[in-house]
Amino acid sequence: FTDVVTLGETMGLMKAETPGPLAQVSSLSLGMGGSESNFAIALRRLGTSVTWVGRVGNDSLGELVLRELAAEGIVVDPLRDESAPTGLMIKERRTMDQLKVWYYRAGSAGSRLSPENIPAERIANARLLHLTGITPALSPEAARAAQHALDVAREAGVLVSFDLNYRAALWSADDAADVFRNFIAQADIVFAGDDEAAIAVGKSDDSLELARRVTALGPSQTVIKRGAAGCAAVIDGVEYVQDAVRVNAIDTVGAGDAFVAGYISDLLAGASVQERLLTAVRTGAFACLVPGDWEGMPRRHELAMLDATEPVAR
Ligand code: KDG
Repeated sequence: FTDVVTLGETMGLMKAETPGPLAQVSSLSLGMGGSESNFAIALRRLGTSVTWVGRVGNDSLGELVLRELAAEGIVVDPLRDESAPTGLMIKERRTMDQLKVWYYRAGSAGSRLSPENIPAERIANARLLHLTGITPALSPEAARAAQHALDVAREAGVLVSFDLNYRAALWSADDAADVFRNFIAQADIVFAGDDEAAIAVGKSDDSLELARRVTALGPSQTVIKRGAAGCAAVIDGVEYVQDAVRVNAIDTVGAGDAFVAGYISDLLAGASVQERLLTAVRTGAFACLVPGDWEGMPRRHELAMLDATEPVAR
């Protein structure tokens, strides 16, 4: 058993190495990515044990996903789908600093995750279950799978964290709103960007106000992720604001997952709220420094590198 269980879809990921429209880019590099597995990798590198649950196709991309996760020390329940392919996403670098993500995932193996795939015993023996708002957007069946995992966790008294992770390409904000409120109400810890929180609780220019409104739905810990502006949180009734670490971001995809992993790893290690938020922004900053969704996730001893004044350590 592991401290954390997470579930979701991980896809093959092709990214353009050079800027320009995809139609003009002749080479792409191949890797993989998925919000929950990005989170799992960051968590594991920070020292927390984690299981990832998801379906992949019986194809080479599925093999790539399972191999990378195993190589990172993540416990994987391999669910190979014989009749659907592993999903795929392509990252177009339209300009040096503008990324566009294209999904090829409708009907994919990952989107067919079902309640029968949920490892109840593993969840019941974990300390925390982590879900994102991507899974319920994938298919009605995946939504039921996420809800089933949540039921198992709550029944067993396992903490539940939920990251809204709104993906406009998968569903409308109107469709997402009720689902978000429903999951928020059943979670202990909620993460959202300002715009994502607004989908669930209405717009506000004040992140702390958004955190208060989310908290009013039930969770005892709400963290609003604000990218380069840091974060705002309401934790056990106390309000916090934390600045981000300044970095020259190369690729911000995966930074939110990294942030969440930093917070959760420290929470489970018994760290104070200030420490959790600091680790969260540092882990998020690291993810921005490398062109990949998860490759730049830091190990715990590397976190202090962001404070280093010398460019070379010997
Ligand atoms: O949070 C990063 C993820 O968005 C990315 O790795 C791919 O899971 C993904 C998605 O659905 O966008």
